[in-house]
Amino acid sequence: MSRTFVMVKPDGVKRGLIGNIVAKFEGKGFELVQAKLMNVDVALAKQHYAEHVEKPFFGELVDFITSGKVFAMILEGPDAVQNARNIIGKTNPKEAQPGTIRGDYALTVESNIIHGSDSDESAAREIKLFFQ
Ligand code: RTP
Ligand code: MG
Repeated sequence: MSRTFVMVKPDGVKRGLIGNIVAKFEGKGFELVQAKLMNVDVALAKQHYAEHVEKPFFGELVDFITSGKVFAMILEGPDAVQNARNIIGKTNPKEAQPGTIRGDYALTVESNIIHGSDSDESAAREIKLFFQ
């Protein structure tokens, strides 16, 4: 068993998709270990997205994730990081398969509904950042 950090971004919360998204993970067999609806301030956003600080879209990333409430989750299951990313789908919804969260609910890479940790190390770091 391992854990991953997943977060419904402000676009997903505003569109009322939390329930559908949690159902997808639980339906697949994940256990929801902790969850909360919260605001991300600029300091937390910059820490969370530190790996992208050099990217041209970094400013937009920080603006977007701080633009409304997010729903942060810790999910537990076998190979949690990889299994969760399979359910989430490709970063760009244009390339995400139908049946994945981004494939079903998103149209653009800027508003792609959900975040999922990309490694066990990222998961540990992000769980600490969001859940102390
Ligand atoms: P995430 O971190 O949100 O789970 O997404 P990811 O691993 O699939 O993608 P990542 O490379 O970590 O990028 C983080 C977020 O940045 C936005 N992005 N915009 N404009 C662009 O070309 C671009 N590329 C990435 C996306 O919202 C992505 O989720
Ligand atoms: Mg990422």
